[in-house]
Amino acid sequence: MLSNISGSETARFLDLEEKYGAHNYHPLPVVLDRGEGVYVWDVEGKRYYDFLSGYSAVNQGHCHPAIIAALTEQAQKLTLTSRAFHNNVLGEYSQYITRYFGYDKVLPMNTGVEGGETAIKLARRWGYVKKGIANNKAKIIFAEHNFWGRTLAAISSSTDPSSYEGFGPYMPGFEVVPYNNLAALEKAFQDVNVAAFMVEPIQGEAGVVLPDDGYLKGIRELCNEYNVLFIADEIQTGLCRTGKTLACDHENVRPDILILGKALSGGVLPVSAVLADDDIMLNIHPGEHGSTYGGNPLACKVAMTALQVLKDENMAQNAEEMGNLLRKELENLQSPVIKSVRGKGLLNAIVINHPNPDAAWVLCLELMKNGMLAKPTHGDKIRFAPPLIITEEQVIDCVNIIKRSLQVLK
Ligand code: PXG
Repeated sequence: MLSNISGSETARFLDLEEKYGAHNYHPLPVVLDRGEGVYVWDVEGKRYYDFLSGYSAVNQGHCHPAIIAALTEQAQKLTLTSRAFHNNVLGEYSQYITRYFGYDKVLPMNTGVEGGETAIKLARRWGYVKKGIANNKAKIIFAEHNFWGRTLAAISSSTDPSSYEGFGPYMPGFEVVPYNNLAALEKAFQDVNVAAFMVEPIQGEAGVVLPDDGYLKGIRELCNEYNVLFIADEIQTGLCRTGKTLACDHENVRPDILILGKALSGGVLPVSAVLADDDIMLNIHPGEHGSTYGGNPLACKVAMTALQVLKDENMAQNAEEMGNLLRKELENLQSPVIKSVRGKGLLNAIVINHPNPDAAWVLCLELMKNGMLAKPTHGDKIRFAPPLIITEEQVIDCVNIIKRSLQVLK
């Protein structure tokens, strides 16, 4: 009886979205109304492990108490000034985040895609002012299968037709090379108009695609040799997700421009940041770039706390250890349905091997039934990326849920 009433609650929310919302997503049929740590609860009171973490925005866990405390305290004092006036948090935040990552300056934005747009504007401007590229000739190189958002510039670099098709015309001055291919990159760098190469250290949306060891170092060396800026999109890979503060840290590589987003607020509000040294950042002057909400005191306070929590709770180390455990346990299942397990830290994916093209979706529905939320990507891949605070016991519990759920594909 109870589950009937509750079931109709879920249906009511699904109907409302279907009727009044644009149909630009295809979510699992679960309606969430609460989150805490690694768990979320649906409107019927059922608890799930969150194995998506808001696409790595909730690295610190849902409603982390320190982050929520910072949010509520600041929200009662001052939330937005615009950049027409100063606020008393932006300076402190700028000092904090630049010291944290070791750059001269930060440019605060909101969503990840705005961070990407900002990085490209910085690179183009640097190309004209510092590298001496002729006006309007600057080129930015991207990697095949990149994903950095949904703006017209972002889809102009996309190689995924579902992202770009039917939205042209596209941004000029972009070129795509194969990912994980230094020879192709070097060839592209022969053009003196190249200002920057923008790349995810591990490709998230492409299905957690890891490059060979040495790729990031190789990019760094080529960028030095050809005087091209290395832009690292660490929006999904950064902030301890892969077992280090930044994924670039795995190869001790320092990008010229670093883009952060998602977990920079611990999933509380859209906060992104672009970090670079003065030689790059100071080519943009007052009035040439910005955003109403960028650098607002609420975001700055939340971001400082979200970054501090990552350090205080050793989340990089836990991501590394729990990621190793998760992949080992998944391999040990020796399931014929799992073609491969891959990832770094707690950014992981399994590739499904099954004649049914909807097998990954079917498995995700079964996982949901059994108390775990994960989402398929590109048909046959499922990402496993829980909050970084997950414990050993919880990882084992989740592997058991996965094991049980795999029966549905027998
Ligand atoms: N860079 C990377 C590597 C990303 O994964 C972005 C940039 C853009 O961030 P914003 O905050 O603008 O979405 C992402 C976003 C979606 C979706 O629903 C986005 C991401 C992952 C999955 C779904 O558009 N990543």
